[in-house]
Amino acid sequence: MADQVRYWNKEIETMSRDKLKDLQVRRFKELAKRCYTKVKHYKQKFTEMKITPDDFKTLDDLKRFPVTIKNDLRDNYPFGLFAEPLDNIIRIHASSGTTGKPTVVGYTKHDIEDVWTECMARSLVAAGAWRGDVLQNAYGYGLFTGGLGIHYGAERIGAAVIPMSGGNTDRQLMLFQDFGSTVLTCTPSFAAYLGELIKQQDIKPEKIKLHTGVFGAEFWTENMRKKLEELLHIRAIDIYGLSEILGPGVSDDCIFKKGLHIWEDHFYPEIIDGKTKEPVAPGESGELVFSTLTKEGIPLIRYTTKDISSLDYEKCECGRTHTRHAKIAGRSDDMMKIKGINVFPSQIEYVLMKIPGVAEHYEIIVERDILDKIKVRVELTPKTFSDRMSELENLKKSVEKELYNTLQINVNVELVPPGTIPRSMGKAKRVIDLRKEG
Ligand code: DLL
Repeated sequence: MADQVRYWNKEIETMSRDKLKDLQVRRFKELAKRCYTKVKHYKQKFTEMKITPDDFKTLDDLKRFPVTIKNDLRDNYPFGLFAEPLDNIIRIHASSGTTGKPTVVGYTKHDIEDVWTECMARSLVAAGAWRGDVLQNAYGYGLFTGGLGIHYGAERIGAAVIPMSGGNTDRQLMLFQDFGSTVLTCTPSFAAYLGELIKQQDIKPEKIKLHTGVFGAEFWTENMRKKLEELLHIRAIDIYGLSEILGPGVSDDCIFKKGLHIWEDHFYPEIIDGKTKEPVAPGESGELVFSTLTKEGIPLIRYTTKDISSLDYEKCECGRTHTRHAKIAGRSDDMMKIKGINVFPSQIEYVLMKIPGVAEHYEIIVERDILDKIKVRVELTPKTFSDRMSELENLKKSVEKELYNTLQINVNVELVPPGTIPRSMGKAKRVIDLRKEG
């Protein structure tokens, strides 16, 4: 495992915060101008708010500028927020929303080469990948940004990329062994599934050369990280991103895993209070917001991601000066209000994954009786499943107690046999909300 700290772009990744701030100010001015002159939506917004790009002088002025939300992309479907004519767009991606039309994003050659691929290269090197690595890319290729985003970054650093895409588990396992893959990129839930299959098929650890996993596209907790590191004998790195801003590579862990470095010369981060939309105090948690400082195809000002996190501006042990955000705790729109208490699915995962005997596969069912209530169906490991009934009853009680201690609400736990919960090949669906479906 590469324990050595390496950089892809040392000058930028370690530049002083003062210089970085100057660069951000210059770039935000250009962004505001670009949006105002090239995108009707922003021209209207600026006019309504009685501001012009010249009102931006320092980063403190940022709060006077409009936020952008997902509905702005939907309302301008498909290409209304593009700042460049299609002549200059060389790639289109879209993220499938749960409702209605997807949100569509377009990239110019500069966006692909100088922004996305550059940020992905930095992310993979920060994760511990390097030339000579065999990178098995099991993120889906297609309109989803995961596959191609990782692919281009991996090629840029000189890794040998296997464009596997998701699914096809038998072949994934075969290639691990035959091609000697050293880096696995996929969702954490798919990694858990592959790890389970390796164990089930009794593939000897020496046949698998993986040293690093670069996992993202869905929330996963520190306790899930520990499980995956043990299961796959790897260092599990968190990578974050979203199509509206880029795709994968907006931020990722370095090998110290103490927060995800945001590539701040390209994305200016803020944390705002979800309700008031006002910036929170430094270090507090709230919704992550990004301004795309350098993108041409679809430049966005203060895009509110709804992802909950906080920012840490301390210089990292790895020497990078770019701010780190905490592991995403969930999305504000995934928060469940149960008997007046706010519950995030990640809190449930955090509790489950620290209990020995509980496997990586679970689902959360929210039902409405008279009041809303939560049931968690969680799989047992094969070894625990063979235990006596009385022991399983004790385990159920202790999971319920741990959940109560963390959430302060009663959760009904159902322990289910190995293999019961549907496995995920991409983003896992952890919550089944029968209140919405019923
Ligand atoms: O999921 C981009 C991506 C691909 C990121 C591969 C990392 C790896 P979307 O499909 O647009 O893009 O979904 C974006 O997924 O707003 C978060 O809610 C969630 N998400 C992405 N990465 C993480 C992560 C891709 N590391 C949405 N932790 C985001 C928690 C994540 N949530």
